[in-house]
Amino acid sequence: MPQLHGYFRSTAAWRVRIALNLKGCPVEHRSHHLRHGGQRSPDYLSLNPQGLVPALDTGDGAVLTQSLAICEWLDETYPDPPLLPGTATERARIRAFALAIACDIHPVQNLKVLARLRAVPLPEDAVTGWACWVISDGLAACITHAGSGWTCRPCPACWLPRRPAMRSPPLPGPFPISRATPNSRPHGLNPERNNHVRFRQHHRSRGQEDLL
Ligand SMILES: N[C@@H](CCC(=O)N[C@@H](CS)C(=O)NCC(=O)O)C(=O)O
Repeated sequence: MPQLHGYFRSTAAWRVRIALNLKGCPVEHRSHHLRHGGQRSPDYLSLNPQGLVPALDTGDGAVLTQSLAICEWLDETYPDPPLLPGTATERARIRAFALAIACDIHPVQNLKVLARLRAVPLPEDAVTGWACWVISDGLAACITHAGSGWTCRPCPACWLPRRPAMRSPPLPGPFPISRATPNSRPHGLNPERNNHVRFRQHHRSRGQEDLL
């Protein structure tokens, strides 16, 4: 059976959990506590030299990294239901939306990126303020895209986990997801998709609050 190496609060791993669940693909979960440095253990680095989660051991000798590459592999390996429906134009927009979050917004919140800023040293409010600005600016563009009629059906897999408020102050601006509290229900651009039972099942790994 495939093994997903992740951490319940990792938004990148969360994307993959959502995709796995939408595909109905059984998987074993292996948790690496990011705050305790589990992602930098020699064992984990032998799976992903980047020291980032997620990594998917496919169970047949391959280890895949990078959440969107893993989602694409899942889509090719388990085509039904497809993650990217619609026309080529719609699919390109969905990819652009996902990449805006995964490549342009997300990276600044990585522990190792923030640790480098703190080591400069920069004061905590400068670090947090900069990260919040990158997130707010990026999410505002995503909301504008969504409001202009882009088809975003599978995008909640990237959008929903983008909730820095789970451990940082609420962002300024109209970002209901980022204001969510740990106990709130998932909601996002497409309530129908987000209420999909398979989507909700991987909202958060309940019972792991002690890892916060
Ligand atoms: N581009 C990567 C990003 C992965 C990533 O940033 N993972 C974070 C958790 S969401 C991580 O492992 N951080 C650990 C660290 O910064 O030390 C992907 O999409 O898989």
